[in-house]
Amino acid sequence: ISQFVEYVVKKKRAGLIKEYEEIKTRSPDGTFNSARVRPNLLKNRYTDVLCYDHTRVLLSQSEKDPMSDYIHANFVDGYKQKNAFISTQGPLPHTCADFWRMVWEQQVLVIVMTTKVFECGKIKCEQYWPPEELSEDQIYQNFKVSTKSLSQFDNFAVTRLELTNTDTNEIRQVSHFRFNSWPDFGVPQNAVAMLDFLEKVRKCQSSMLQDLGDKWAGHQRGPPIVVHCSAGIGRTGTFCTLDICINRLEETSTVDIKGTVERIRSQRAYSIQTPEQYVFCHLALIEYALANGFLSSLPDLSDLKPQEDSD
Ligand code: PTR
Ligand code: PTR
Repeated sequence: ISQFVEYVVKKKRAGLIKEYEEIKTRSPDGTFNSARVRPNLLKNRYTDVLCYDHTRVLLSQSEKDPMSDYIHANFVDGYKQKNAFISTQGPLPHTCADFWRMVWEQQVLVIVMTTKVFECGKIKCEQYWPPEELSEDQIYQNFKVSTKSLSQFDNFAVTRLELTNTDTNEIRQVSHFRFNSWPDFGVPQNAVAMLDFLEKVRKCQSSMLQDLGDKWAGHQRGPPIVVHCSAGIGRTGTFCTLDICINRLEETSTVDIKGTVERIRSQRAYSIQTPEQYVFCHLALIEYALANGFLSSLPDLSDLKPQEDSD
C-alpha cells in the first residue's frame, strides 16, 4: 500500500489523468453483434454504448422470440470471484420485464443503483420498482414487485423488495440499494459516504446468503450483485473498481487500480467514463486504507480532491 501511495503522490492528478486517457483510447476488445441486431437496438438505452457478446448475460429464450435472450448486461469478475457482478444499464420502460427476468434467473439478492431516476431534467432510468411502502405493486409480465420497507440514510436508501414469479407463485426477497449523491459523469462529493454504502451492500449480500442457508453452500459470496446506473459504465464501473480493490487490499495489502480497470473494461466495455472517476478511485482507496489501519498517516492529497467545475 505504501508503494501505491508513493505512486499516486508522484503521479499527481495530471499523471493519473494521462494514465486513464491512455486506457480509454484503446478500442474495445470484443464484438457487439447481439447488441446490434435490429430487434435488440431498441433495448439499448444509448446508441453509442453497446454491450459485449462474450460476457453478456443470457436470458432464457422463448421459442416465439429468438431475440428474447438479450439484455444490455455483462458479467464482471470480482476479486477472486468469477461473475461477482452483473453490470447493466438502467432499465427502459420496455426492458423492465427483462431486467426482472434476469434478476430471477440469476437468483440475484442485491441490486445496487448509483443513479437517480431523474437527473438534470432527464429520465436516467425507469422507475422499475414501487418507490414507497404504500406504492402499488408493479407487474412486469410474470413478475410482481412489491416494496416491503424503505429506509432512508443520508446518501442512500435501502428498499426491501419482494419479487413474485406469478407463473409459479414462488416469492423471493431482493434488497435494493440506491446511492443518491452521484451525478452523471461526476464523482461523489464524499468518498467516505461511498465506502460506507459499499460496506452496507456487502454486509447485506452476506446476511441474505446466510438466511438462505445451504442453498449457496460452497459459493462464499453467492450470486452476482446487479449494479447499474444510467448507461451502466461510468458510475457502475467505478463502484465495481472500488469493491475489487478493497477486497484485494484486505487480503494482500496491495492496490492495483489500473489493472483492475483494464480487467473490468475487458468484460464491460467503456467502464469508468471520466478522468475524475479514475482519480476518485485512487482517493477513495487511500481514504479507505487510512480508515482501516493500512496506513498510519495521510499524504497531502488535496490535488486529487474533486474539482469544483469538473463536470
Ligand atoms: N450517450 C450517453 C451520453 O453521452 O450521455 C452515454 C452515457 C450516459 C455514458 C451516461 C455514460 C453515462 O454515465 P453512467 O454510465 O455513469 O450512467
Ligand atoms: N456518450 C458517451 C461518451 O461520450 O462518453 C459514449 C461513449 C461511451 C463513447 C464510451 C465512447 C466510449 O468509449 P470509451 O470510454 O472507450 O472512450
